[in-house]
Amino acid sequence: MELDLSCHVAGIKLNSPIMNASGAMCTTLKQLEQLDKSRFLSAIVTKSCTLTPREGNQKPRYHGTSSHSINSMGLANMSLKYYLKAAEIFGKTKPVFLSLAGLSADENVKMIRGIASSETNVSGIELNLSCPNVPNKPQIAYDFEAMGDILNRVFEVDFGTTPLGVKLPPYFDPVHFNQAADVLNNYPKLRWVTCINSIGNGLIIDPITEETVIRPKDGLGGLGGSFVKPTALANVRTFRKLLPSHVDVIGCGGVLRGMDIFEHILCGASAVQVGTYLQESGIAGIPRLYHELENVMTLKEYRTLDDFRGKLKIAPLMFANKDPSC
Ligand code: RRO
Repeated sequence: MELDLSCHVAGIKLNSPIMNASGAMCTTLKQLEQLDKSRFLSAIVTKSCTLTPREGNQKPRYHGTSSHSINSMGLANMSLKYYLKAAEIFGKTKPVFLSLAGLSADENVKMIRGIASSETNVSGIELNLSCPNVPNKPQIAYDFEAMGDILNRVFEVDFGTTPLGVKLPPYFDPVHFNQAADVLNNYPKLRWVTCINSIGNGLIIDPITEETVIRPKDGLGGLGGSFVKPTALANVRTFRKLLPSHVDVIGCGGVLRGMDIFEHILCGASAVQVGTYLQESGIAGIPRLYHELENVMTLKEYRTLDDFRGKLKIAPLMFANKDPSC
């Protein structure tokens, strides 16, 4: 049986459901060139940027292992202009999504106008509403009024047919899922949501040295990797239910194996982004994800991603359970 792992995000056809997460190996042209070369990565997402370059937080600001990571980069980036250049170069071979994280509504509006007036081939704009690491800047998408204010300003801009999506933080409470969806559903031009950004303000410590593993914010940073997967899946699944079908959900969080991709898609993801694993394994690790997904599909006799996308089943009700302790 010949498998077909193609998918669509915002109407753009992708030949694999795997792309990088913003932040992972996508800050410099050299890194972006590597992403461009990997035929198993179907699209490139650039590092969240601002109008002017930022050095970001003090180092050490990233710590990773094969299973998890913590970061407090502090929005270190090379500027919108730099990533427009990247889109010009790499947009010729694969879709490039520019991630924007202006520190104010004005800055985001200026950047979107800049993209609209550039000749560059930007396939999409991912507006990051959830950076957890800029000191004294709360994560916008945890403040639903502020999120609405920013989106009002952004969707007033005429950015033509370039699709725009948002990167959301993890939510943990059903009330918050509903409140976030109520805001997002006011914008018919919204084309996708990416769930989730890192789980903000976790703390990883080294018990041997009795130190935090990163320096900024006394060690607090965004968590990625295996322990964020259940939260990511819950967010993908819930937003898939709460948003209309023309809004794609991109899954992000805990993708370390092909089976993790399978689970994200089962929860309704159109495609997935890979952060910690890509950062730790480099692009050399990406073919394994792809082939593992192929293996899972072959075993389960699924030919296309549509065969199982969003088809998660709820555990059947257990009858005649006389044991009161379970
Ligand atoms: O740069 C960062 O510290 C950062 C960003 Br903008 C983000 O969106 N998520 C994250 O974990 N780190």
